[in-house]
Amino acid sequence: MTRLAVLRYPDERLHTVAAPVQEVNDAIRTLAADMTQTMYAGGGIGLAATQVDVHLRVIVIDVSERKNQLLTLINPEIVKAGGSLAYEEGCLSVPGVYEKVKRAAWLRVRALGLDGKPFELPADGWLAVCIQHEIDHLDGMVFVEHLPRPQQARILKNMAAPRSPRKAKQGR
Ligand code: K1U
Ligand code: ZN
Repeated sequence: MTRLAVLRYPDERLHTVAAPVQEVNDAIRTLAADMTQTMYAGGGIGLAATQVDVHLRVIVIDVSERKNQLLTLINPEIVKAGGSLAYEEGCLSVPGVYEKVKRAAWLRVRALGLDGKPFELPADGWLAVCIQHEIDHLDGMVFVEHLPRPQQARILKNMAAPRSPRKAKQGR
């Protein structure tokens, strides 16, 4: 398994709409395994292929505390959703930024598994939030784009701010 590089907001490639997977084959299984390694190594609860610059509809999610309930969703589609909640979200593509986003509180998602077979899954709480966040990535949307424009502008400004220069070592 390989840890992949994660694109950083405001990289334009994060706005690419991902294409459906045509066949669940070994290349897709390798991509999912590499994404899983990347998600765990980054301390994330989810990752979309878009974030590793692969524009196919593949997401990995593990919202469990013990990190032992991995879900891989290929071509995920929300078939039912309802309610409303706002959790503080983060994103491996927008490091250091945490903001509340309004989402559906529960949903039912349909997807293909790593075996290529379709399945459906009900979700609420963090799992529902994470599924919506990752499907947004596949549709070319980053979570900060749900926020009011002035807030987005502030985040962009902070992301673009150059790091403070290292202090030169003083000689004696
Ligand atoms: O970049 C990503 O898509 C991963 C992202 C997923 C996510 C986090 C919180 C709400 C919705 C979706 C992360 O895992 S960022 C890591 C992080 O900040 C976090 C980790 C665990 C719980 C909450 C946030
Ligand atoms: Zn994200």
